[in-house]
Amino acid sequence: MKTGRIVKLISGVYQVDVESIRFNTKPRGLFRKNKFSPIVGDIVDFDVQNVNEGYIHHVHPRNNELKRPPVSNIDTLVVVMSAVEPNFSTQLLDRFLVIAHSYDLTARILVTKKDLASSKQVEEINQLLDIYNKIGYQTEFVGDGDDRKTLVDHWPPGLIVLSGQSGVGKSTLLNQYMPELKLETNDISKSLNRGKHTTRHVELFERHNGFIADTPGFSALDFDHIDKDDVKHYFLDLNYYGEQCKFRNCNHIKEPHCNVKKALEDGDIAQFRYEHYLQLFNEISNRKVRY
Ligand SMILES: Nc1nc2c(ncn2[C@@H]2O[C@H](COP(=O)(O)OP(=O)(O)O)[C@@H](O)[C@H]2O)c(=O)[nH]1
Ligand SMILES: [Mg+2]
Ligand SMILES: [Zn+2]
Repeated sequence: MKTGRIVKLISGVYQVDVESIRFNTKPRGLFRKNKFSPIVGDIVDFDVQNVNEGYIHHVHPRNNELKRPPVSNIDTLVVVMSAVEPNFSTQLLDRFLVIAHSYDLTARILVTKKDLASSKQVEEINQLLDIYNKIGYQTEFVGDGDDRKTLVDHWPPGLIVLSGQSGVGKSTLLNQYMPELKLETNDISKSLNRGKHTTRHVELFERHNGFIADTPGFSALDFDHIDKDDVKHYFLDLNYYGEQCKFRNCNHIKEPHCNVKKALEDGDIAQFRYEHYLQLFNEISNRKVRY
């Protein structure tokens, strides 16, 4: 018996890596009976006949699980945003962070295309990144000349997943990290012809201290699984100051003795963060129940 990590799924075959050796495996029938499917990222125990024939008989409990695309046991989610083309947006960034925290993921922030931004834009983005630093996020800001291999090598061990709008430089980063990958970048036809080329499944690539993966499809931000009363917990600054609110379930809207409101007045929480919270809270409160 061996234990390894599922790195890829193609037509029912799960590819499992054990110390850089790849095995082709299939789940045993009992999974089908229980309507349970292993997913990429899972740590599995499997019996091996040879490298092309193995049977998964146990999936280790997942630390976390992203639904779309399915991938589990993510150690760090990197939210990638570009400075320009498309423009840096804290609104979008906050939405990515909310999704990340709703799945119990640790997130960090990478901004690209510094070389294309004006010095004024660079300054503005640096100021915004300072705010995210204070909230507790690791942030990085890179441009064309910067070595992304070193960048990735300094990221924490384990499984790193890249997320972010299309065009922000995720494939570029993976290509610089692993030139042998030769992923397509800036493929305009891809965005015009959605679904045709976009892989729905994630593939994990080995790196020196873990794995790295892109998440096609994660840019379709989906808040269906989030309860309106939980949104406040996914804004880490609101969550922190909210612990001192008078009411335990304070949503920081009209409740008296709200410490989040006080932190806002004192400038300890950025106004835009609170506004993004309100927007999301209202969107989720007004959403229609779908069956
Ligand atoms: N000038 C500049 N261009 C970049 C940078 N990062 C990515 N790009 C370009 O942005 C475009 C989109 O990048 P791509 O990696 O395909 O984005 P993805 O959709 O997130 O995978 C490509 O033309 C890249 O060459 C950067 O730091 N500076
Ligand atoms: Mg790409
Ligand atoms: Zn409050």
